[in-house]
Amino acid sequence: MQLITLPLSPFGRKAQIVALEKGLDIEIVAPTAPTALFQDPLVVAKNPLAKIPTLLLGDGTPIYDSPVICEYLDSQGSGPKLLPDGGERWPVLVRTALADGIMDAAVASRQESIRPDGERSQAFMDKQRDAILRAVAAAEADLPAFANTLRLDSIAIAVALTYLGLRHPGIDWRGPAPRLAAWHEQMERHPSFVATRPAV
Ligand SMILES: N[C@@H](CCC(=O)N[C@@H](CS)C(=O)NCC(=O)O)C(=O)O
Repeated sequence: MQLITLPLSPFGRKAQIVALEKGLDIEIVAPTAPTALFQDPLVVAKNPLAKIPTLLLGDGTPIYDSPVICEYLDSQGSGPKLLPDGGERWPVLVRTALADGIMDAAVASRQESIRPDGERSQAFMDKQRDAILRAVAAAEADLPAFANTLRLDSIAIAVALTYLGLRHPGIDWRGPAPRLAAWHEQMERHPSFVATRPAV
């Protein structure tokens, strides 16, 4: 299997961590046009949305987007299920969606921030920041529900917080969420997190 991704993509890192936790050997493939994925022939051929991560199975079949990739990897690998069955499944999925939403808002705001002078919308970036801070507050309040088990929700939340620190150092999420911040530091010491930590 190949995963088309870039080290700084939080969605891609989430999938890489899931693969490591499931003992799966995946080859990481970097896009040839990292700043314009829609111009990358492989990405466009495999994913009409021209987004990363995109997983390619052995026969070239593409799997996207990252929630689907993670569920697929979870179904293939060994070890405990990262997305549990039964009644626990839905809260894990909702918390994972919360984390993915933080990533979406952080990526969108980052893209807006690097637009040329005069084209940036401060109102758009403020809206994304407010969504991020509301989501962080929800995760802080819900911490006991996910803190002690390595599953898709805890992986995604930790990855989202790391991306925030890398791309939005000006957003103080730690101040209002001190317990989440302490938990996040522990999570980043986990071997699969250390192995995938992006360098800026
Ligand atoms: N919902 C998608 C989001 C993926 C995503 O937004 N990836 C970004 C990179 S981190 C991307 O490919 N952006 C390219 C673009 O939007 O043109 C997922 O979970 O995989």
